Amino acid sequence: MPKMTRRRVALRAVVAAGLAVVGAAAATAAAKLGGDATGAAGAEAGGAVATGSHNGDGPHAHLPLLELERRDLAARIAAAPHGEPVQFELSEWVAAMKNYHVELSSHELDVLSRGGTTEEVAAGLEEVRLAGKASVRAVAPPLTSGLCTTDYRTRKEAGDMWPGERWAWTQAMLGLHQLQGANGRTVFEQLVELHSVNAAQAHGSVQFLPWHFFYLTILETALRAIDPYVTLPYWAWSRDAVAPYNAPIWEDWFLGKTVSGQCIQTGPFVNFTTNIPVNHCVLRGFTSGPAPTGSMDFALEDETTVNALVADANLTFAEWAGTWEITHGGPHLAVGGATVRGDMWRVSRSPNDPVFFLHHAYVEKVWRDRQAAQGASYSGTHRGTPVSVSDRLVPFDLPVWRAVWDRCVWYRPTTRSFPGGTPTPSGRVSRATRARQAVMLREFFRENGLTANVDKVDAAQEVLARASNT
Ligand SMILES: *[C@@H]1O[C@H](CO)[C@@H](O)[C@H](O)[C@H]1NC(C)=O
Ligand SMILES: *[C@@H]1O[C@H](CO)[C@@H](O)[C@H](O)[C@H]1NC(C)=O
Ligand SMILES: [Cu+2]
Repeated sequence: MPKMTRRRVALRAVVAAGLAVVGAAAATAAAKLGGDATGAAGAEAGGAVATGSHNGDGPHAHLPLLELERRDLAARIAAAPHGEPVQFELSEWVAAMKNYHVELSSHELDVLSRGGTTEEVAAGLEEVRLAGKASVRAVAPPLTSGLCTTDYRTRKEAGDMWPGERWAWTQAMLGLHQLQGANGRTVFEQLVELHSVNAAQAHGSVQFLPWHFFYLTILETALRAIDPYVTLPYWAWSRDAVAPYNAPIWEDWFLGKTVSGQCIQTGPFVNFTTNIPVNHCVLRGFTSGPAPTGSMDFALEDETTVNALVADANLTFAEWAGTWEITHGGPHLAVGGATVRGDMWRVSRSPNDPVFFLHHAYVEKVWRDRQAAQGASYSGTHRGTPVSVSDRLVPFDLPVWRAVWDRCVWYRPTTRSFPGGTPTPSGRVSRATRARQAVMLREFFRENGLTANVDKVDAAQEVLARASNT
């Protein structure tokens, strides 16, 4: 590891120790440290949590990271005998993510590359690294201050990414699926399983947001161990509300052409197959392409509606989060398909489809937008009990406020066009469509065991109808 890196790590370790001393009483203070939207922290009972929200023209208000180093893991990688595969256990990633974040040196990456099961992995990773460096470095925005400087992660709308950036992300994803983890699972499959095993804890309340926040952080950090320049793309599906089946993400060069009920047809993920919960190729329940051959049996909310939801100051955080969780079911239904019930339709396997992570990155971005607009409140109930930022997230055993600690992630607002046409008014979901879709949403949540959401569907549809002015 170069000297500069070591010094940076040491500095952060000191910061971490200092914060650890603050300890359990730190929830409120930590929430105040955690981001820039703290002014309204006291606006709602139950505490506040800030997700390091950044808006508009660039990053600001960077604060010390709590995710400081991953030295045990890095040391073990460095110590691996040449030619021996390095085993990656998901539990180690999770443990590492609790406190530590460090870029692996190129030497460590070399060793990591050897950890794959085939020669191709190593060769592929090397290629990815070079491509990523070439395309991503050049577009990194100017940095201002703070420890985030070298760890800055820009998450872009997929359509705004350079081809090389998109390609690097797909290769890092495939790389995770080539690394062997425990129990005969690949690291990618372990991540998918983490979501299904903890589905009950991860959904059905405001915990939905911090749980998936941390989940995405784990995935992104794992990807960045393969290629340190990769960040997670997001899919602003509200921009594709008019014709989501024809969205650019389904192109050959990215998530691949889709035929309803068949394996992924083209692209890096062609015939993408996983073992979760049983061996199968990832299925989607629609056919991509221009209408009418490519249609989805579920309409997505358009950007005007999502923006209005973000701007709605009348909702408590719990009401807002409930509405947003119901809304997020839309892309799960649209992509998985109510008839085919492909991977995105089933909570027990939804992260098998790479689009899951782009969808959830957008879910997180909108949460951040809401924090920026309405304050970083965190209140409501989980299974009838009031939530707090000190609640521990299962299975991460982390309090909420630490799970969403600023990891120097910045969502760059998108400027890409609306391929199917402008979002209003043709993209708006009519009240009649909503009523029809409410039936599908209730079935979706019920069949997936997320019963707490079933009763929220009607209220959410009412809020959305108001927001879209239909
Ligand atoms: C994908 O699977 C189909 C069906 O088994 C097969 O015909 C096709 O050749 C596969 N494509 C690739 C690129 O592996
Ligand atoms: C919020 O409440 C006020 C007062 O009841 C009402 O006039 C306004 O339309 C509401 N806004 C939204 C977005 O529902
Ligand atoms: Cu989920």
